[in-house]
Amino acid sequence: MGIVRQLRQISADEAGVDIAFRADVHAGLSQRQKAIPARWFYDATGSALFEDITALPEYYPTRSETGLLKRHAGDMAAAIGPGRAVVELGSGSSTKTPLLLAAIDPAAYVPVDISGDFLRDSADALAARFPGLPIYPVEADFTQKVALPREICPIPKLGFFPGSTIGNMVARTAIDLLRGWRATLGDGSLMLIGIDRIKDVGVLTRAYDDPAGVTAAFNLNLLERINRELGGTIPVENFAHRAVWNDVHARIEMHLAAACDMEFTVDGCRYHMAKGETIHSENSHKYGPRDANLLLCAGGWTPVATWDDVDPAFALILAEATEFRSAP
Ligand code: AVJ
Repeated sequence: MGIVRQLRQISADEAGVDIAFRADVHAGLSQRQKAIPARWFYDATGSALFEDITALPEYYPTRSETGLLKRHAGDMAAAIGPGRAVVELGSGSSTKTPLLLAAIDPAAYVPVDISGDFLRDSADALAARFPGLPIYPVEADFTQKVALPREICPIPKLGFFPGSTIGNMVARTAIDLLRGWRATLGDGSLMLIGIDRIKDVGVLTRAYDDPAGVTAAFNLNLLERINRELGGTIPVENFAHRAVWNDVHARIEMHLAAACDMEFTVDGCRYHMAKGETIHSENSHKYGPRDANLLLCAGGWTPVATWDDVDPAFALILAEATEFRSAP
């Protein structure tokens, strides 16, 4: 079967610049606490840098999750069953996907990713590895409404949302996303979701501020990307990477901190930053077991099984889109 067809659901202007990127950058730089959504990290350079992060000794989530998929593939397959269309949210380079696909005997695979080039490359690799499997890559922002390919409509779905990417969203956005995907995937669907647990602050902080500086390069690439794609004049060398634990919100925050007062333009619009001021570029929320279950339930997904790695703690949770039956 291989790749049936690639769909594109991104809107760009005449110059090919992503309209949503431009709007988010201007809105974000105009706020009192400057902030740019983390999804804009993932241009080709950023996606490659993230791959490097996943190989760092300090960055445990990828290894933990991959280990869970390897160790518990049989149990997961038994709980999920064969014949599902696997819809992967933010597939990236899809390194964990072959483990899941090999275990569960799926009917189709639908990788959804915002980075078109990465999507094509990883879909090609998977098509070679699973020659009988129909693949429908969708180039789209999975935080927006995504139209699934017609062909998979009648097939029961498994949402696959690994990497603890849900942690990038604040609770209300995460719940909106879970509810949206509950509606898109439909009654009777399942969701396998990666959740990073709350743990020792030192372990967490080192995972987001590695001594080799790869995470710093990943964070700073956001500014380079603004300069490249939006004609920005940001003096990137005057920014420093910061990763801090916010205990109230149980999250690691990444910031880009200004080392001096500065002025720059983006698209010809002038911005000022004072020394010490930051651009908040990412949240990475961590969840205890009950926090995670509550989040999923609030989003319309009932947890049915949890596979936990204990040190460093990370979980894969299988949840079901059951019809709402409980007492009000
Ligand atoms: C891909 C969103 C799961 O939050 O851990 C890694 C991204 N940022 N290092 C995370 C990330 C800095 C990552 N996710």
